[in-house]
Amino acid sequence: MIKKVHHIGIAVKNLKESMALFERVLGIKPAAIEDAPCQKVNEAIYRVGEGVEIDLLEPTGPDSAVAKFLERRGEGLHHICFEVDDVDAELEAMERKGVDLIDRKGRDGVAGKIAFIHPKSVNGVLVELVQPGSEGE
Ligand code: CMX
Repeated sequence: MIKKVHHIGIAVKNLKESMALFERVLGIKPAAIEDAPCQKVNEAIYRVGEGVEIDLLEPTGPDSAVAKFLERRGEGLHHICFEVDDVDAELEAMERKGVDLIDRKGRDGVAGKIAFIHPKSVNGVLVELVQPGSEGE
């Protein structure tokens, strides 16, 4: 079951420049800056209000999914991540409904066990599921 929005990912070309922009325009600073080699991105993580994060995502190389996204679509909303109790159970239930899954099983991510659902199954929005505190196999 989906419990809440965990984070919203925004693709940016240059993390430093975008952090300066977010501070100038919105007056917010990141709570953390992290490398996520498993996703080939550097992230600036903002905690705004209760619980929901906004992650700015800068690709670390041309083979990053975010680099491909920037090339094709430019900067902007990249994905919405929902927190769930059990990633694998959600994937099984979605597969039964004919949803186009990018991952058939949860895998390791920065925040826990993660999986992606293809944007063509969700009105053009890339959806990530996360099960915090749990690691993928
Ligand atoms: N949101 C919406 N649509 C997207 C998208 C996104 N983030 N990324 C790609 N697309 C669209 C493309 O625009 C394209 O649409 P059209 O065919 O209508 O033009 C289609 O999906 C295929 O795009 P592509 O460039 O050929 O890309 P691929 O099929 O190679 O890959 C995707 C697309 C979503 C399967 C791939 O990006 C992926 O596996 N993403 C999951 C992993 C990821 O994005 N990690 C990033 C960091 C996450 C984090 O740190 O939390």
